[in-house]
Amino acid sequence: MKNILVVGAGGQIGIELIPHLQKLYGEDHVIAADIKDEMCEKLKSMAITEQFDALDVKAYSQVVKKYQIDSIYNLVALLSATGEKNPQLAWQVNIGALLNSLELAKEYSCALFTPSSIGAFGLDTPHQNTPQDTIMRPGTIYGVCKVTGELLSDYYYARFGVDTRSVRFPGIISNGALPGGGTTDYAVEIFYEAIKNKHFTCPLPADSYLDMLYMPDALNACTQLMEADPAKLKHRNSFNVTAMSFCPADLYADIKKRMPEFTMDYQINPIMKEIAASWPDSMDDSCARQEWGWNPVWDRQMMVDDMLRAISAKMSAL
Ligand code: AKB
Repeated sequence: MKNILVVGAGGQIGIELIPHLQKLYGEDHVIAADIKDEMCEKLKSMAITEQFDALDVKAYSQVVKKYQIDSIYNLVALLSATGEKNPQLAWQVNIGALLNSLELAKEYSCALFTPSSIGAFGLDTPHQNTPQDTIMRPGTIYGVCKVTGELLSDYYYARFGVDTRSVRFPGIISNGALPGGGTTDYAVEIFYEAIKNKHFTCPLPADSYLDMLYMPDALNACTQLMEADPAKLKHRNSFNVTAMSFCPADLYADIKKRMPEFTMDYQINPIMKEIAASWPDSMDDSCARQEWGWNPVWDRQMMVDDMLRAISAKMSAL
């Protein structure tokens, strides 16, 4: 059985990826790591946990050695909106963690998954049915880090044979841990606010279309790609993946249909508006479908029903 290390495990994806990996590989084979005390406290109740800074290569390598790690999921990242508040820090953290992950993957022969994002695209990219291989000139530091990450990961594969793989995640909708600092976060926050306050103030324009995925599909994307037959991968870093494309007005209408008392107004965040306008409206994910069988299950209506059910249950248990 493979030993898996998830770095940055306390975030929105990590907190759900840990139990998903445990089901596939067994609890003794999944190690959760994060830098923050409160994240590690939470993770300790779920999994074998190690606390270290992914920018500290010595501490990172000790954990890789200690557990004889075969695969690393590097989820360390400052997201798009936070990145614009401190671009230097975003570069240091996002690229620092990636470089250490690549070097350790090379030294200890690990496979490495590092998510890329729709943030890797920019204003010059075709926005409708965005192709797998296209113009990538992002306008955010987050996007610059993602394009750099894709290039570095392909370089380590071509030059050193490191088994690097990646997907370009769109917005991920989930009800485990809240996202933080992203442009697509509204699509999660709206559900909590609908249930708590029956009202949401949206930071993006009503017609701002973006690709989205529901978390169960996002988790399958990670593990399906990492288990895919390498001979079939023409691309590696990184694959377009999507399951739905909608705008705030669509999501409002969906929730309103189920909760007629729900209201929404807009207080546009100009930075988020600009970022969202530079990203695809909808992506073409046919390469992921052809090369490793990507086939998302959750559509928008199923996702809305499940989010309202799960968050209502969570709130009433408080
Ligand atoms: C963000 O909005 O920054 C992220 C992403 C799409 O990569 N959720």
